[in-house]
Amino acid sequence: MRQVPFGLLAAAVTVPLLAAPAQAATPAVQITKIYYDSPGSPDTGSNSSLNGEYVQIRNTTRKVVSLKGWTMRDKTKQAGHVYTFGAFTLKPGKTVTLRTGKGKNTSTTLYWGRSGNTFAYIWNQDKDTAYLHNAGGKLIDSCSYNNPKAAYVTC
Ligand SMILES: [Ca+2]
Repeated sequence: MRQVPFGLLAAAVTVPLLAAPAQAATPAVQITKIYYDSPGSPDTGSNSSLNGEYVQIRNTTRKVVSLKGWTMRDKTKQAGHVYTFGAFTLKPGKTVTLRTGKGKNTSTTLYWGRSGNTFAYIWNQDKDTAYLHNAGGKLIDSCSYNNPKAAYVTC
């Protein structure tokens, strides 16, 4: 019986790994961070605590992107857990922060407008997924986390 040299076996195993498909292209607008455990414990549901929770998205292109009609949502199907962007343009390379509570929108920070109590938070403390869709309903980017020990995730 012929012995197959170990080196040949190793090569045979390695080849399929090298042939793995290339990574998907970076989305033009990317979810870059979700701060899901608002500072302080227990979480009080106050407006400042709700605003301590946020998601950030960044325009990775060299063009201005209009976010009008785009949506941000979590994994639930609740209507209140869908944020629809109003007229807002994200300049090239810029990041916008979407905070959960109420506030006055600026060129860098938008507010979901949630209030009430501890149920007003959007992002779960342990695991969740953020989905960003454009005005046509196409999924642009998503970001999942599953880490109750951390306060935020970078995507
Ligand atoms: Ca907290």
